[in-house]
Amino acid sequence: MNAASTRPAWQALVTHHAHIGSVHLRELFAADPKRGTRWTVSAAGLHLDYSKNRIDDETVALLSALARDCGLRERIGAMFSGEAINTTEHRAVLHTALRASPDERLWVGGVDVVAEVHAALARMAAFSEQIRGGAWRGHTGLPIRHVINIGIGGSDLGPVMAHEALRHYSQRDLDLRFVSNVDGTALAEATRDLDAAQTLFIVCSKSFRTVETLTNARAARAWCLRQLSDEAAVARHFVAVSASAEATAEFGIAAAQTFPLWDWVGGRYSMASAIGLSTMIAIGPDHFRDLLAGMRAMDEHFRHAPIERNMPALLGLLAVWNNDFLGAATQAVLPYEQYLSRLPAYLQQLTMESNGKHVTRDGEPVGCGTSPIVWGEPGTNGQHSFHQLLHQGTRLVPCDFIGFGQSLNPLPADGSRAHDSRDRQHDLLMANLFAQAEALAFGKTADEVRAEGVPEALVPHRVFEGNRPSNTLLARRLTPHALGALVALYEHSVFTQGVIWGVDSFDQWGVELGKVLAEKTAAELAGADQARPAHDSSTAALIQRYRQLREERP
Ligand code: G6Q
Repeated sequence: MNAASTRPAWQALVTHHAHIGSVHLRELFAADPKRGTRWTVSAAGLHLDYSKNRIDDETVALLSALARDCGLRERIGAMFSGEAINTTEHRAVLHTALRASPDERLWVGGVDVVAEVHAALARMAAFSEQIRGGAWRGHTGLPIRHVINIGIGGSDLGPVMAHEALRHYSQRDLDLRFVSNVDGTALAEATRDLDAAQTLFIVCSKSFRTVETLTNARAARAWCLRQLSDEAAVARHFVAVSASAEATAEFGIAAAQTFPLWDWVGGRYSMASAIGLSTMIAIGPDHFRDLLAGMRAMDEHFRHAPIERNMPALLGLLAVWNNDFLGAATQAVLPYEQYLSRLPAYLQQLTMESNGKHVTRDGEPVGCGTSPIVWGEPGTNGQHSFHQLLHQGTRLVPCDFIGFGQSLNPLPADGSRAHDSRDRQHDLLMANLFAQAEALAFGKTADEVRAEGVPEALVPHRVFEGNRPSNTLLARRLTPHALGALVALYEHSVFTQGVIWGVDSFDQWGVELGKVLAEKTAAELAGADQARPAHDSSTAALIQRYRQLREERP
């Protein structure tokens, strides 16, 4: 496989960058009064304005040519049709099948995966309704009121993000909690005020071998049995989500209480699968179906729209442009929507675990920068902290602003909660979003600062050079459908970036390494043998120090 940077289209972009690299967004906007409406695209209920990127017609044409040269269209076809595009693990990549419509058929290894998905969704829906309606009774006959999802990484971040994002639609008398960290504090704090008789644990683990999750699940079972004093209680208070029914049975959760997963669903792409059981319990099956519909709408757009009008492809190509040609190492995601507070963390895993790779699918060095470092916080909070660096720091940080036309909690000026008067508080929130993106792009020149009467000594401090790229995503309101479209948009943007760089976006050997290393060291810490373990001198000394500290009196 040719490294991306050796392709003619890449080289053409290098040459093109030499011309446009020094052109300011102020000039680009002045040269084209229609720029702000021309560089936009709408799909699946989302509207993307990408005009505040340092691009012109030629940039977009060259990026599209690069995408064609790298076979983006063919790779999209290969993914949707179930080819084993995760080559290092010999797996199909079919998270799109999780939201396929029930009348579709997709055969993988002689099995219609869409039929399997819908059978699982029906089981999830029936179980969710039993929990929500109180028909499912705990061991002592009481209804479930607390649901604790135990899982980590891809078996946690999607459910956590979706629970927060869709809290507005959730059944409020059900309390959902999430335990991921193997730090015992996570489980202790999640259970400390709960009655086991009214608590359900969902143990989410695709492999059901992940040490953090199994350790927490065992501790949860012990907590449950301390209160309920009967092994039979486990059957009423534990369900599992896993691709391995054998492993869940070994743990003590029967097949009837295990919801399926398949090896063609990657952890970080699994929130639409049974890993989303907690989401469905919270918001109900109908809203969950809306979430899937939003994803499906974006899937269809990605599959069929021409590259130049394809929202995820454009977002991905712009990320490559900013990363590899403008030298931006990081990417900020700034939702101006409190409910999306966990979206940056979710996108961190999606992006960095998928494309944080140093070799191509053939095992050759990639020869260019790959995944940007993703980070972010909801606006306006970030404005009062790290936006300083965004505006005046020495590093270029492209930003994705995300906002909505309507708040889910309109607050009229008089403080009452009537829905018929203007929501000034939401106007204020969105005014901040627009102002930030505008200031980043256009900045403020020294002459403009002087014209404000600022003393000469302060002028350099008050100058904003601008020319800082951003995308703005808008939708009417944060619905399950909009969230689904947003998640699928980023999934496919990440896919596009991976295709350009030629990496396997669906393996995670770096994560696997952590699992193996921790197991070895944990065995040493648990062992009675106090001999100095076989590590480098720093690690060995730290382990010894830890052994001393853990024996000290409080
Ligand atoms: C995601 C990764 C990783 C995984 C966790 C949990 O794509 O593979 O984050 O989700 O390590 O794995 P299990 O679901 O198998 O416990």
